[in-house]
Amino acid sequence: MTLDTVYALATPMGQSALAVVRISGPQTHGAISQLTRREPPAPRRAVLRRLLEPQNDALIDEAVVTCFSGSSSYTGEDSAEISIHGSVAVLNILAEALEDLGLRLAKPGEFSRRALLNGRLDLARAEGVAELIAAETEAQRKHALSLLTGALADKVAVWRNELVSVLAILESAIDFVDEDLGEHWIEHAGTRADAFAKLLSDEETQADITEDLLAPSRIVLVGPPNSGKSSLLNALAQKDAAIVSDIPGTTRDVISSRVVVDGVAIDVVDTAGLRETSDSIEKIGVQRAQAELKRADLVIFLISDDTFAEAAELLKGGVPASEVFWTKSDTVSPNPEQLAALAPASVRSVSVFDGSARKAFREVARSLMQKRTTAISPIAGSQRRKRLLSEARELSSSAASLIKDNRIELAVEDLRSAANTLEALVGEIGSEDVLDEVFSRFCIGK
Ligand SMILES: Nc1nc2c(ncn2[C@@H]2O[C@H](COP(=O)(O)OP(=O)(O)OP(=O)(O)O)[C@@H](O)[C@H]2O)c(=O)[nH]1
Ligand SMILES: [Mg+2]
Repeated sequence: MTLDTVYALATPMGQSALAVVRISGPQTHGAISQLTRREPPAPRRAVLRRLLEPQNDALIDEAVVTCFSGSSSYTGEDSAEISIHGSVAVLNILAEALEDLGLRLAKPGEFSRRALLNGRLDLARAEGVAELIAAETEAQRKHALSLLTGALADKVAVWRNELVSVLAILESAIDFVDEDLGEHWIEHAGTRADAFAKLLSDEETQADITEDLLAPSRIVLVGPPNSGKSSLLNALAQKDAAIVSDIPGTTRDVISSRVVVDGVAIDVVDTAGLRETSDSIEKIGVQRAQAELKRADLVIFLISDDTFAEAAELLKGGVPASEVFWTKSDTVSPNPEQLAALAPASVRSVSVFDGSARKAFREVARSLMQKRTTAISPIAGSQRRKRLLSEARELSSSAASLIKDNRIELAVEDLRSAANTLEALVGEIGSEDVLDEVFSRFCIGK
């Protein structure tokens, strides 16, 4: 039973056309009637009301108020949403008024935590809510939605059924253990337990691949000074993220910009032009560029006619160049000798002035993404889920070896623990630690 009634701003703080303040808990409807000096509106009906300060009758603002009863609210408690003008001053007065009425500010994720405690959400769906709010890309949105709509719960149900039927075979085989029939069934159960452990192990691999897909990949731009790295970054980011000039050695810091290709986030990283230099600041820049080469998922080496000699030196020195962009192609294209010197790298001629640079970048990014599979595992994105899956896999494979050794009772125990562990993936309740881990990722107001 939760007794506190809590409130929180559900929209970002600051100036905006509208802001939404959310209230949940037993005193919600009382607070609404005190604020409006009227009966609360019927549930799920948005009505315009004047909000008045509790101490005097001063007007706070006019607002659209919607009440929800515990039976049909997100949290499973009486709750309300107040849509008010998005003004910092108005929001501050409303917060003071709600505090005066005995409400307290909600903790991060507290609304969802209450929904979980009231059986409105399971843990996996709660995680989906947090991930959906945080999603910046199409891949992240799809992954969060699959959690939110119960993809993990469906998977766990299938896994659980398989474990239950292996358990049933083992338990009845125990009764016939001295007969041939028992041996045959035990062997069959052993094979299935083995296959099940393999299935969970495949899911772990899939989860790792999905995490790669969800995390932005890093494409690093390198090359000699003046080869057009910062110009390319700006063209891709569609803003002046980095200073561009015809003075070699302009960029010293590592500058990155998030670019989305086909719904997948990519961090494009501009670096200092690589060269020997006596300038101590530029030297640090070159070291940072070299460190970026090590972190890159893919490196694009930039080269232009006016920087060809320096670039050839760098390539001799072993700078990676699986992808080469010949820049400033609106002025000079590579000649056959230059192309021969760059072989076997595939060279794309690009210019930031005619859209070819963006097009070439998208092609390269797509080929990088194709190397990653598109199947999304609902396990990905949470240490908690990965830990439980790996525990269940270990228990299943230990059960399989125990069956081979004919230690059936111990195998049964392991399989039961595996089933419980898998159920905890979507668990309707969890220990306080687990709940803290899940809800620490939420923002206030959700
Ligand atoms: N014509 C033409 N000029 C370009 C193009 N891309 C870059 N430039 C010019 O090349 C010069 C160097 O460009 P930057 O983007 O600053 O080069 P950088 O590789 O970042 O140079 P550093 O930061 O010094 O390493 C500038 O004068 C740009 O305007 C292009 O596609 N076409
Ligand atoms: Mg630059």
